[in-house]
Amino acid sequence: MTKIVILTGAGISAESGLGTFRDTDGLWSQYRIEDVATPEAFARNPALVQAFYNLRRDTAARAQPNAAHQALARLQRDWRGDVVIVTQNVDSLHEVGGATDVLHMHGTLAGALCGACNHRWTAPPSMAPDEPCPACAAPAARPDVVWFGEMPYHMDEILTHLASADLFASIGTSGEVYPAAAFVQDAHASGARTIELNLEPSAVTSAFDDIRIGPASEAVPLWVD
Ligand code: BJW
Repeated sequence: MTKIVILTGAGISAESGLGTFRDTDGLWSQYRIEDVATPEAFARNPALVQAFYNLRRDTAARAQPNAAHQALARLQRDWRGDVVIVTQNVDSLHEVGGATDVLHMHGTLAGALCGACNHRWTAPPSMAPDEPCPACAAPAARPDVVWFGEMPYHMDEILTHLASADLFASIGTSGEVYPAAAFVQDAHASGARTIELNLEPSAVTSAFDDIRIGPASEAVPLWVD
């Protein structure tokens, strides 16, 4: 039975009202990456970093899944083989749209992580710059997301899935950030066919066998159904 591994990025949630990172009106047109998405930035200015994530947590809580999230959930439910969804997104729109067992390789806005003792818990809607850890009381709580220079989550599991994939699909991601940008090569190495669905070709588009250009809310249902 065919096994499908799907990688999603910010583009799949764009039509749900969540900004992408690198598009002209993206999240980082208002913030510099190095000011909000590195451990050094958090050490330097926790108030700015917490404010950036508090705002995104608030926006994400009010967002609804779109036709692309729903189509992938349908595919996962109806396909006779395995459908593994790996997302770089920290929102929970795949799950709200009905998907199960989503691998969040860059963490989630819903999670908090203690920088002192590594305890994890559900993030409050708004986190203070000196938010205390409920386990060790250190004022070191941070969003449980993966910043540049940190190891993405679930890597062993993801690479194992890619090694047995028959089809790899990449949806709404720019191909600028590794290791996710190299998954197409990992999938090829294991003999999978590969397809990119995006509003415009990604930085790694030449590595794919096939490409479908269009907004995710149209391109993904067309591909799935
Ligand atoms: C639409 C659409 C619509 C719009 N419909 N589409 C190898 C080479 C070079 C560098 C490195 C390398 N390996 C590691 C690095 C360093 C670094 C890196 O990649 N740097 C680059 C800048 C070069 N990587 C890391 O540090 C990573 N860690 C790591 O590598 O650890 C060591 C390791 C070694 C070996 C194996 C494994 C690990 C960690 C990266 C962490 C990234 N974190 C962020 C923040 C997460 C928290 C948060 O959300 O705030 O993750 S950065 C940001 O970028 C976020 C995203 O998940 C990620 C990817 O962005 P995405 O989703 O692609 O969004 P955009 O905005 O870039 O693109 C949007 C796309 O949507 C576009 O293509 C549009 O066309 C499309 N689109 N509207 C369809 N309607």
